[in-house]
Amino acid sequence: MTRISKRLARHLRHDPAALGLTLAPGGWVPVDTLVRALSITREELDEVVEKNNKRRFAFDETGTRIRASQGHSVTVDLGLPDATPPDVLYHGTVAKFLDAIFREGLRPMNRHAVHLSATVETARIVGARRGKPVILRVDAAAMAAAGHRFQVSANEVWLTATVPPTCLSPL
Ligand code: HQG
Repeated sequence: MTRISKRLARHLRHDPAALGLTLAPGGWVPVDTLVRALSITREELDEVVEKNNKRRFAFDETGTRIRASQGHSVTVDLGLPDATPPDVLYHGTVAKFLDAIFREGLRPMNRHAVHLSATVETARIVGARRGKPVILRVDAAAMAAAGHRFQVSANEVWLTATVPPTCLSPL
């Protein structure tokens, strides 16, 4: 399951071309093409989508197309509507990035958007992927008031283009 999940993440977020796939607007690919390209069954795909710990992948309403809910590096417009964030969001990172982050703000780096979490707990898990997690508090209310736009993915990751240093503080 983990192996299939990692292959899905790679192809639906970063490298669809390696499987000869192109992401349609919204990031969608046809399920039948995908299962054929990955040599997996529809049942295996269903199980990965259902059991994925972060609900990283989602079918469309017809069940004939699938996409990654967030995390893309390839250019794709997920078509998510703007949403009003909670007043405070969190970002989990590690100490070695802090100087740069407080100098230039949070940037999307290789992804499309900066990923923010509604809970400290989730931010801690995100930061811990890279070492001892450091949690930053994001003044999302101030950002929204200043015109920054936010979207929320189907798996509840908050997305925004950049976070200015003035809206960041250590937790
Ligand atoms: C850091 C996983 C220097 C940022 C997670 C992070 C998340 C800067 C790294 C999702 C910086 C980028 C995203 C700046 C940001 N200078 N470093 N100005 N601005 N950074 O992986 O947020 O498992 O692209 O702090 O759970 O760690 O893939 O972003 O450490 O939801 O589904 O640059 O990826 O989800 O790293 O993680 P990433 P992220 P999945």
